[in-house]
Amino acid sequence: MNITGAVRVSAACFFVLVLGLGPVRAATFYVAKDGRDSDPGTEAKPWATVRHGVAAMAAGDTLVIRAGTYPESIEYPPSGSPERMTTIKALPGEQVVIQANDINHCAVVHDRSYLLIQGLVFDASDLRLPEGASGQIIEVSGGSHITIDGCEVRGGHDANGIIGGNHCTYTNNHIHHINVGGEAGYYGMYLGGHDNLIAHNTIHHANGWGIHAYNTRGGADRNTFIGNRIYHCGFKEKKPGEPDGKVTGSAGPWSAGRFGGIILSSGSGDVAYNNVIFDNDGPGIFIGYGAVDPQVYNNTLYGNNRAGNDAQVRIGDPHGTATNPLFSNNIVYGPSGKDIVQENIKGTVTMETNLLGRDPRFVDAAKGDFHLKPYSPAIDTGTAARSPETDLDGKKRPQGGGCDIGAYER
Ligand SMILES: [Ca+2]
Repeated sequence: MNITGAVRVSAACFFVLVLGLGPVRAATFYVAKDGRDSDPGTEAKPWATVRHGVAAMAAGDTLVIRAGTYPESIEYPPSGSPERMTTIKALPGEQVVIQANDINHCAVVHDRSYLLIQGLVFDASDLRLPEGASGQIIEVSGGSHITIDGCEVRGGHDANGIIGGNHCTYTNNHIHHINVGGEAGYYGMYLGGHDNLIAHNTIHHANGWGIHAYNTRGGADRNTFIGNRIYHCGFKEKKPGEPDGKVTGSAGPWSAGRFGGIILSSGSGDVAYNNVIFDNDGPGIFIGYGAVDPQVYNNTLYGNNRAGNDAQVRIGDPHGTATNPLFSNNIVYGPSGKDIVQENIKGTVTMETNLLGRDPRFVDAAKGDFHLKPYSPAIDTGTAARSPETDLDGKKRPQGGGCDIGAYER
């Protein structure tokens, strides 16, 4: 054997060795409306149902779903690993609607970890639960490291939008019209776990809280809320004779402004910044029910407390303490005239450089544009010590002569 041949043999042995001992290569499968579950699930010969596809997945596999409406749900996909998440996603550019209509969820992930769900529409408009039952459109429980990104979650009666998880990432989702017309408050997102990141979601028309970080047992710790846009939550559907968007208190104890934008509670170290929260019926931000060391800064709040029975911001309440709350660099403005209520607070309250009760000169509040116009009193008047590195648009702070108050920098 000459030297070249020896090198070839060694290379071949090395190749076989790597293939033989290396990790099993994760597969990518496809589902399409014109597929068949008896086919191999390849791009050329896709499966027909999401149910079949999910059941066939192994850890770390990817399932790509092609355009169409699928009257079924995503059930118990296998866990992935830190190196390779199990992935279920729409083919980019195609609209995939998961439309469960006979069970109490569109997706359920119990005791699973390292899973990515991306780009799907979860439509629970036809979800109807038995009398007295409740559900979740996307239910994450007992698991961790789940990412739900770029999904739309809508509809549903007596069901929350997304619930659960620890160390989960919920980003760029559009969650809306949750329990419209229902008789109790259901939430856009209901987080009872810890170390979750909730960023750049748009949440509106949930008839309970937009985001509800709460756990009766405590431990809703270190959740971080960045750059979310939350509006028209906590409302009761308009009935004949009622003023638009208002609740009368006649429909039950949940009404009359009990729910609003975000509640941070029953945990320590929760953080919220760069959020824009407006036109919710109850408080835009509620810090209480045993919250410890919560930090709320550089948010823009406008026109919350629409029901007029509370305040735009509530820190502490008769039923639960807020310990060492920090509330800085926030804009709070609107017609209710009740900006901040503090009650039952332990430790030290840190409140610096908020803009309260002064017109912040928004570009167009009526159209939901809360960027600052020139000469806004929020410009360059924040404290740099509390400012995030970037604003809601990703613009670096500070610009001009200093850090601005609120979610936007100029
Ligand atoms: Ca500035």
